[in-house]
Amino acid sequence: TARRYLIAGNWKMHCRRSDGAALAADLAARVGLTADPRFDLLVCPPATIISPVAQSVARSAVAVGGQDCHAQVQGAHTGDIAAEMLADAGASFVIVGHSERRTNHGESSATIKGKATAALRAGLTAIICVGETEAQRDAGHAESVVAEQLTGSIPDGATASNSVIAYEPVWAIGTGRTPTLTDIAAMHGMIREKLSGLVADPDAVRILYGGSVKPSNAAEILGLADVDGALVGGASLKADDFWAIAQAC
Ligand code: G2H
Repeated sequence: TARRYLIAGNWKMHCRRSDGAALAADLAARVGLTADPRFDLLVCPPATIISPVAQSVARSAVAVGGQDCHAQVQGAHTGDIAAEMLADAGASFVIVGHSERRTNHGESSATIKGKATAALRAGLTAIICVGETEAQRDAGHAESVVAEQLTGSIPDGATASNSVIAYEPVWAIGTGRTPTLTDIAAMHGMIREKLSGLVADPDAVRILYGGSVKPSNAAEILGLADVDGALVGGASLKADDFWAIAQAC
């Protein structure tokens, strides 16, 4: 199956209006109006600057996404942001279940499933993150943990066009450490198999790898079977690095 790569930048809690819009405009100029046949490019800035970033990339094929959303459409949820609000600001994707949300905000897979369901309701593509901790890997539980997260987090009605999976081993996030290529390939293969019970078109679903992806390791990671793109944190904040990663597709 020919799956187009998705290179997604997770800006986390970085950038203000001016540097965020400038970074986005730089990427938009490189991509141009027509998406590269090899990959789609996505940036996920903080919610406060989705709107100016979306304006910066408006005349390009660069897409914009949020980093989290609430399960409800609206209501008494101080500080939360509905998926519909992200769409209204110009987003077409949203990351849900990032390990920094699972850990720092105590989000369970059931919570994440609610958020992913909201994303689909709002017409956004959900990027559903899964990944084991170092202790879980050391105990030999990496695959079972990820399998449980998939079963618990993937919403009803998920398809390749409205959902993307991102595998991010927690111990590789922002640490400069990455799993071996063999370990990444094994996990992505397991995820592909597991998807057959959870989505209608498992072969078409994009499975991204995330965790210390950088220009120097992008080609070998993106070259693996069942790796259909990358979720990039630190290296997505520099246009040259992010672009170099995309060029490795
Ligand atoms: C993992 C990744 C982006 P980094 O969290 O989601 O960040 O590339 O900085 O490890």
